[in-house]
Amino acid sequence: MITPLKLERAELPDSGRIIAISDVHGNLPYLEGLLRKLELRDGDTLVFVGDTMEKGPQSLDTLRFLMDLDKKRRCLFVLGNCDYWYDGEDCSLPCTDWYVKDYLLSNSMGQGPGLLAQMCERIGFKITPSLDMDSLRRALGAAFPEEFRFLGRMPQLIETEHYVFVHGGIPEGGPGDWDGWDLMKNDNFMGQGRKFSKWVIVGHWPVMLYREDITDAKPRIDRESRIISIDGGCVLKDDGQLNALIIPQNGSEDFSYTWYDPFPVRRVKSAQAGSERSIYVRWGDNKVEILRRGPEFSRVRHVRTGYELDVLTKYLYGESGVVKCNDCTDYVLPLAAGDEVSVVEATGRGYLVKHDGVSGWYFGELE
Ligand SMILES: [Mn+2]
Repeated sequence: MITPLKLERAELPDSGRIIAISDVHGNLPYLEGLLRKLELRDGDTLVFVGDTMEKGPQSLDTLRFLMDLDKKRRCLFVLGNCDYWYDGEDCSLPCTDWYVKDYLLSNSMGQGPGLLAQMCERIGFKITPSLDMDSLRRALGAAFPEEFRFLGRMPQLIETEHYVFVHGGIPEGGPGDWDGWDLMKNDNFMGQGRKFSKWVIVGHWPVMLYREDITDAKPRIDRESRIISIDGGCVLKDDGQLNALIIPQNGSEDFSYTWYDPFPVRRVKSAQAGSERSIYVRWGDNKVEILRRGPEFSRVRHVRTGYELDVLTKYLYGESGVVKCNDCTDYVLPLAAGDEVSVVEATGRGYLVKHDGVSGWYFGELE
Protein backbone atom coordinates (compact mmCIF):
# COMPACT_ATOMS: atom_id res chain seq x y z
CA MET A 1 0.00 0.00 0.00
CA ILE A 2 1.34 3.43 -0.91
CA THR A 3 0.28 6.18 1.42
CA PRO A 4 0.77 9.72 0.14
CA LEU A 5 3.06 11.75 2.35
CA LYS A 6 1.60 14.82 3.99
CA LEU A 7 4.00 17.04 5.94
CA GLU A 8 3.21 20.42 7.43
CA ARG A 9 5.09 23.31 8.97
CA ALA A 10 3.43 25.27 11.74
CA GLU A 11 4.29 28.24 13.90
CA LEU A 12 3.60 28.01 17.58
CA PRO A 13 2.72 31.14 19.55
CA ASP A 14 5.46 32.62 21.75
CA SER A 15 3.39 32.38 24.89
CA GLY A 16 1.05 29.78 26.30
CA ARG A 17 1.62 26.13 27.00
CA ILE A 18 2.02 23.54 24.29
CA ILE A 19 0.30 20.34 25.38
CA ALA A 20 0.78 17.10 23.48
CA ILE A 21 -1.67 14.20 23.83
CA SER A 22 -1.64 10.96 21.85
CA ASP A 23 -3.43 7.62 21.55
CA VAL A 24 -6.80 8.53 23.03
CA HIS A 25 -8.15 5.50 21.12
CA GLY A 26 -11.80 6.41 21.42
CA ASN A 27 -11.67 6.73 25.21
CA LEU A 28 -13.65 9.94 25.65
CA PRO A 29 -13.94 9.77 29.48
CA TYR A 30 -10.12 9.64 29.79
CA LEU A 31 -9.75 12.58 27.40
CA GLU A 32 -12.33 14.65 29.27
CA GLY A 33 -10.70 13.72 32.57
CA LEU A 34 -7.28 14.75 31.29
CA LEU A 35 -8.51 18.07 29.89
CA ARG A 36 -10.19 18.85 33.23
CA LYS A 37 -6.95 18.09 35.05
CA LEU A 38 -5.00 20.38 32.69
CA GLU A 39 -7.21 23.39 33.57
CA LEU A 40 -6.81 24.73 30.06
CA ARG A 41 -6.06 28.41 29.55
CA ASP A 42 -6.84 30.53 26.51
CA GLY A 43 -3.21 30.73 25.38
CA ASP A 44 -2.67 26.96 25.37
CA THR A 45 -2.05 25.03 22.18
CA LEU A 46 -3.18 21.40 22.13
CA VAL A 47 -1.36 19.00 19.84
CA PHE A 48 -3.05 15.65 19.24
CA VAL A 49 -0.34 13.25 18.15
CA GLY A 50 -2.52 10.65 16.45
CA ASP A 51 -4.59 7.54 17.15
CA THR A 52 -7.50 9.43 18.61
CA MET A 53 -9.71 6.59 17.38
CA GLU A 54 -10.15 2.81 17.29
CA LYS A 55 -9.68 0.06 19.88
CA GLY A 56 -11.72 1.93 22.50
CA PRO A 57 -15.50 2.21 22.57
CA GLN A 58 -16.24 5.77 21.35
CA SER A 59 -14.37 6.56 18.14
CA LEU A 60 -17.08 8.64 16.48
CA ASP A 61 -17.96 10.56 19.64
CA THR A 62 -14.29 11.25 20.31
CA LEU A 63 -13.80 12.51 16.77
CA ARG A 64 -16.78 14.85 17.10
CA PHE A 65 -15.56 16.04 20.49
CA LEU A 66 -12.21 16.96 18.94
CA MET A 67 -13.87 18.71 15.98
CA ASP A 68 -15.79 20.78 18.50
CA LEU A 69 -12.69 21.45 20.62
CA ASP A 70 -10.86 22.57 17.49
CA LYS A 71 -13.45 25.34 17.04
CA LYS A 72 -12.95 26.61 20.60
CA ARG A 73 -9.18 26.31 21.08
CA ARG A 74 -5.94 26.32 19.18
CA CYS A 75 -5.48 22.65 18.24
CA LEU A 76 -3.11 20.81 15.93
CA PHE A 77 -3.68 17.25 14.79
CA VAL A 78 -1.48 14.64 13.20
CA LEU A 79 -2.71 11.33 11.81
CA GLY A 80 -2.06 8.02 13.47
CA ASN A 81 -2.27 4.63 11.80
CA CYS A 82 -5.67 4.15 13.46
CA ASP A 83 -7.07 7.43 12.08
CA TYR A 84 -6.24 6.79 8.46
CA TRP A 85 -9.18 6.10 6.17
CA TYR A 86 -8.06 7.67 2.91
CA ASP A 87 -6.61 6.34 -0.25
CA GLY A 88 -4.98 8.53 -2.84
CA GLU A 89 -5.99 12.05 -3.68
CA ASP A 90 -9.72 11.91 -3.13
CA CYS A 91 -10.13 12.63 0.53
CA SER A 92 -13.91 12.43 0.39
CA LEU A 93 -13.70 8.66 0.27
CA PRO A 94 -12.71 6.20 2.98
CA CYS A 95 -9.78 3.93 2.33
CA THR A 96 -9.11 0.93 0.06
CA ASP A 97 -11.64 -1.85 -0.34
CA TRP A 98 -9.62 -4.60 1.25
CA TYR A 99 -8.72 -2.49 4.25
CA VAL A 100 -12.24 -1.33 4.95
CA LYS A 101 -13.76 -4.75 4.33
CA ASP A 102 -11.23 -6.53 6.46
CA TYR A 103 -11.79 -4.01 9.20
CA LEU A 104 -15.56 -3.86 9.08
CA LEU A 105 -16.12 -7.58 8.77
CA SER A 106 -13.45 -9.01 11.03
CA ASN A 107 -13.00 -6.12 13.46
CA SER A 108 -9.28 -6.59 12.91
CA MET A 109 -8.39 -3.18 14.38
CA GLY A 110 -9.18 -4.12 17.94
CA GLN A 111 -11.66 -4.68 20.68
CA GLY A 112 -14.63 -2.49 19.89
CA PRO A 113 -16.52 -1.46 16.78
CA GLY A 114 -14.40 1.33 15.32
CA LEU A 115 -15.15 4.58 13.56
CA LEU A 116 -16.55 3.23 10.30
CA ALA A 117 -18.61 0.56 12.06
CA GLN A 118 -20.04 3.23 14.38
CA MET A 119 -20.84 5.44 11.41
CA CYS A 120 -22.61 2.53 9.68
CA GLU A 121 -24.57 1.84 12.82
CA ARG A 122 -25.52 5.51 13.25
CA ILE A 123 -27.10 5.61 9.76
CA GLY A 124 -28.45 2.04 9.76
CA PHE A 125 -26.11 0.78 7.05
CA LYS A 126 -25.91 -2.99 7.38
CA ILE A 127 -22.47 -4.63 7.12
CA THR A 128 -22.57 -7.99 5.34
CA PRO A 129 -19.92 -10.16 3.60
CA SER A 130 -21.33 -9.07 0.23
CA LEU A 131 -20.90 -5.44 1.25
CA ASP A 132 -20.89 -3.16 -1.79
CA MET A 133 -18.04 -0.67 -1.31
CA ASP A 134 -19.46 1.97 -3.63
CA SER A 135 -22.74 2.17 -1.79
CA LEU A 136 -20.89 2.20 1.54
CA ARG A 137 -18.75 5.11 0.34
CA ARG A 138 -21.76 7.01 -0.96
CA ALA A 139 -23.67 6.48 2.28
CA LEU A 140 -20.82 7.42 4.64
CA GLY A 141 -19.61 10.27 2.43
CA ALA A 142 -23.12 11.77 2.38
CA ALA A 143 -23.76 11.32 6.11
CA PHE A 144 -20.34 12.36 7.49
CA PRO A 145 -18.79 14.89 5.10
CA GLU A 146 -17.39 17.12 7.87
CA GLU A 147 -15.85 14.19 9.74
CA PHE A 148 -14.01 13.00 6.63
CA ARG A 149 -12.91 16.52 5.71
CA PHE A 150 -11.56 17.00 9.23
CA LEU A 151 -9.57 13.75 9.05
CA GLY A 152 -8.52 14.47 5.48
CA ARG A 153 -6.85 17.74 6.49
CA MET A 154 -4.55 16.09 9.02
CA PRO A 155 -0.90 15.69 8.04
CA GLN A 156 1.27 12.81 9.22
CA LEU A 157 3.89 15.18 10.60
CA ILE A 158 3.96 18.75 11.87
CA GLU A 159 7.32 20.45 12.10
CA THR A 160 7.77 23.62 14.14
CA GLU A 161 10.88 25.64 14.95
CA HIS A 162 11.83 23.50 17.94
CA TYR A 163 9.58 20.44 17.88
CA VAL A 164 8.35 17.80 15.46
CA PHE A 165 5.07 16.02 16.14
CA VAL A 166 4.56 12.65 14.45
CA HIS A 167 2.52 9.65 15.58
CA GLY A 168 4.88 6.74 14.96
CA GLY A 169 8.24 8.27 14.20
CA ILE A 170 10.52 9.67 11.54
CA PRO A 171 11.72 7.02 9.08
CA GLU A 172 15.37 6.77 7.96
CA GLY A 173 16.44 8.87 5.01
CA GLY A 174 14.65 12.01 3.87
CA PRO A 175 11.11 12.92 2.80
CA GLY A 176 11.91 11.72 -0.72
CA ASP A 177 12.30 8.16 0.61
CA TRP A 178 9.31 8.15 2.95
CA ASP A 179 5.91 6.56 2.65
CA GLY A 180 3.22 8.22 4.77
CA TRP A 181 2.43 4.95 6.49
CA ASP A 182 5.93 4.69 7.99
CA LEU A 183 5.42 7.96 9.86
CA MET A 184 2.16 6.73 11.34
CA LYS A 185 3.18 3.17 12.12
CA ASN A 186 6.77 3.16 13.27
CA ASP A 187 7.17 0.62 16.05
CA ASN A 188 9.72 0.93 18.85
CA PHE A 189 10.87 4.34 17.59
CA MET A 190 12.84 5.12 20.76
CA GLY A 191 14.67 1.81 20.53
CA GLN A 192 16.15 2.49 17.09
CA GLY A 193 19.20 4.45 18.23
CA ARG A 194 18.30 7.59 16.30
CA LYS A 195 19.19 11.16 17.28
CA PHE A 196 17.58 14.41 16.21
CA SER A 197 18.32 18.12 16.33
CA LYS A 198 14.73 19.08 17.10
CA TRP A 199 12.61 17.45 19.77
CA VAL A 200 10.56 14.66 18.20
CA ILE A 201 7.33 13.96 20.07
CA VAL A 202 5.67 10.64 19.29
CA GLY A 203 2.88 8.33 20.44
CA HIS A 204 2.00 4.92 19.01
CA TRP A 205 4.32 2.66 21.02
CA PRO A 206 3.05 2.33 24.60
CA VAL A 207 5.94 3.62 26.71
CA MET A 208 5.80 0.71 29.16
CA LEU A 209 7.10 -1.51 26.35
CA TYR A 210 10.50 0.16 26.69
CA ARG A 211 11.13 -1.54 30.06
CA GLU A 212 11.19 -5.26 30.78
CA ASP A 213 11.46 -5.01 34.57
CA ILE A 214 8.72 -2.57 35.55
CA THR A 215 5.48 -1.15 34.11
CA ASP A 216 6.02 2.58 33.76
CA ALA A 217 3.32 4.56 31.92
CA LYS A 218 4.88 8.03 32.31
CA PRO A 219 6.09 9.90 29.22
CA ARG A 220 9.71 9.01 28.40
CA ILE A 221 11.88 12.04 27.80
CA ASP A 222 15.27 11.19 26.30
CA ARG A 223 17.49 14.27 26.22
CA GLU A 224 20.24 12.45 24.35
CA SER A 225 18.17 11.43 21.32
CA ARG A 226 15.70 14.29 21.73
CA ILE A 227 12.81 11.87 21.44
CA ILE A 228 9.81 12.11 23.74
CA SER A 229 7.43 9.16 23.71
CA ILE A 230 4.07 9.79 25.35
CA ASP A 231 1.63 6.91 24.79
CA GLY A 232 0.64 5.81 28.30
CA GLY A 233 -1.23 2.72 27.10
CA CYS A 234 -4.71 4.28 27.33
CA VAL A 235 -7.25 1.55 26.34
CA LEU A 236 -4.53 -0.97 25.45
CA LYS A 237 -3.38 -1.69 28.99
CA ASP A 238 -5.76 -2.26 31.93
CA ASP A 239 -3.60 -0.06 34.17
CA GLY A 240 -2.75 2.38 31.36
CA GLN A 241 -3.21 6.14 31.47
CA LEU A 242 -3.70 9.05 29.11
CA ASN A 243 -0.64 11.29 29.28
CA ALA A 244 -0.21 14.95 28.46
CA LEU A 245 3.26 16.31 27.81
CA ILE A 246 3.41 19.94 28.85
CA ILE A 247 5.84 22.39 27.28
CA PRO A 248 5.56 25.61 29.32
CA GLN A 249 6.17 27.78 26.27
CA ASN A 250 7.51 27.59 22.75
CA GLY A 251 11.24 26.87 22.70
CA SER A 252 11.37 25.54 26.25
CA GLU A 253 12.94 22.20 27.15
CA ASP A 254 11.52 22.35 30.64
CA PHE A 255 9.08 19.53 30.02
CA SER A 256 6.55 18.32 32.55
CA TYR A 257 3.54 16.06 32.34
CA THR A 258 0.30 15.03 33.87
CA TRP A 259 -2.04 12.16 33.17
CA TYR A 260 -5.49 10.79 33.74
CA ASP A 261 -6.59 7.36 34.85
CA PRO A 262 -9.82 6.51 36.64
CA PHE A 263 -8.38 4.62 39.61
CA PRO A 264 -9.26 5.81 43.13
CA VAL A 265 -6.43 7.61 44.94
CA ARG A 266 -5.60 6.47 48.48
CA ARG A 267 -2.75 6.91 50.95
CA VAL A 268 -0.50 4.09 52.14
CA LYS A 269 -0.24 3.60 55.93
CA SER A 270 3.17 1.97 56.12
CA ALA A 271 6.44 2.17 54.23
CA GLN A 272 7.71 -0.77 52.21
CA ALA A 273 10.98 -1.44 50.42
CA GLY A 274 10.90 -1.98 46.68
CA SER A 275 11.85 -5.26 45.07
CA GLU A 276 15.36 -5.49 43.67
CA ARG A 277 14.36 -7.78 40.86
CA SER A 278 11.12 -7.81 38.92
CA ILE A 279 9.56 -8.53 35.56
CA TYR A 280 6.93 -6.93 33.39
CA VAL A 281 5.14 -9.64 31.40
CA ARG A 282 3.57 -8.01 28.36
CA TRP A 283 1.43 -8.83 25.35
CA GLY A 284 3.49 -10.45 22.61
CA ASP A 285 5.97 -11.93 25.11
CA ASN A 286 3.52 -13.47 27.56
CA LYS A 287 3.86 -17.25 27.26
CA VAL A 288 4.05 -18.81 30.70
CA GLU A 289 4.21 -22.33 32.06
CA ILE A 290 1.94 -22.98 35.03
CA LEU A 291 3.88 -24.45 37.95
CA ARG A 292 1.08 -24.38 40.51
CA ARG A 293 -2.45 -23.23 39.83
CA GLY A 294 -4.29 -21.64 42.76
CA PRO A 295 -7.75 -20.10 43.10
CA GLU A 296 -6.58 -16.46 43.21
CA PHE A 297 -2.85 -16.59 42.39
CA SER A 298 -0.83 -19.08 40.37
CA ARG A 299 2.90 -19.71 40.26
CA VAL A 300 4.18 -19.50 36.68
CA ARG A 301 7.45 -19.49 34.77
CA HIS A 302 7.85 -16.90 32.01
CA VAL A 303 8.92 -19.06 29.08
CA ARG A 304 11.39 -16.75 27.32
CA THR A 305 13.33 -15.65 30.41
CA GLY A 306 12.72 -18.56 32.80
CA TYR A 307 11.71 -16.02 35.45
CA GLU A 308 9.24 -17.32 38.06
CA LEU A 309 6.47 -15.23 39.52
CA ASP A 310 2.99 -15.33 41.02
CA VAL A 311 0.22 -13.93 38.82
CA LEU A 312 -3.51 -13.55 39.28
CA THR A 313 -5.07 -16.78 38.01
CA LYS A 314 -7.73 -14.82 36.13
CA TYR A 315 -4.93 -13.31 33.97
CA LEU A 316 -4.13 -16.72 32.47
CA TYR A 317 -5.71 -17.70 29.20
CA GLY A 318 -5.26 -20.33 26.49
CA GLU A 319 -4.79 -24.09 26.46
CA SER A 320 -3.38 -26.00 29.42
CA GLY A 321 0.40 -26.41 29.70
CA VAL A 322 2.02 -23.33 28.19
CA VAL A 323 -0.58 -20.57 28.38
CA LYS A 324 -0.58 -16.83 27.95
CA CYS A 325 -0.87 -14.20 30.62
CA ASN A 326 -2.45 -10.77 30.65
CA ASP A 327 0.02 -7.90 31.16
CA CYS A 328 1.28 -8.00 34.74
CA THR A 329 4.24 -7.44 37.02
CA ASP A 330 5.57 -8.77 40.33
CA TYR A 331 7.28 -5.47 41.11
CA VAL A 332 6.92 -4.33 44.72
CA LEU A 333 6.82 -0.54 44.81
CA PRO A 334 9.12 1.35 47.17
CA LEU A 335 6.70 3.48 49.20
CA ALA A 336 6.82 5.80 52.18
CA ALA A 337 4.00 6.11 54.71
CA GLY A 338 1.57 8.74 53.44
CA ASP A 339 2.39 8.27 49.76
CA GLU A 340 -0.55 8.61 47.43
CA VAL A 341 -1.25 5.65 45.19
CA SER A 342 -4.07 4.86 42.81
CA VAL A 343 -5.61 1.47 43.39
CA VAL A 344 -5.95 -0.66 40.27
CA GLU A 345 -6.99 -3.83 42.03
CA ALA A 346 -7.49 -5.19 45.56
CA THR A 347 -6.54 -8.84 46.08
CA GLY A 348 -6.28 -11.27 48.98
CA ARG A 349 -2.53 -10.63 49.18
CA GLY A 350 -2.36 -6.91 48.72
CA TYR A 351 -3.09 -4.09 46.36
CA LEU A 352 -1.98 -3.59 42.79
CA VAL A 353 -1.42 0.16 42.73
CA LYS A 354 0.19 2.87 40.66
CA HIS A 355 2.61 5.43 42.02
CA ASP A 356 3.95 8.14 39.75
CA GLY A 357 2.87 6.15 36.69
CA VAL A 358 4.57 2.93 37.83
CA SER A 359 2.43 -0.14 38.58
CA GLY A 360 3.32 -2.50 41.40
CA TRP A 361 2.28 -4.22 44.59
CA TYR A 362 1.63 -2.77 48.02
CA PHE A 363 1.17 -5.25 50.87
CA GLY A 364 0.23 -2.91 53.72
CA GLU A 365 -2.98 -1.13 54.64
CA LEU A 366 -4.51 1.90 52.98
CA GLU A 367 -5.91 4.90 54.84
MN1 LIG B 1 -0.66 3.90 16.57
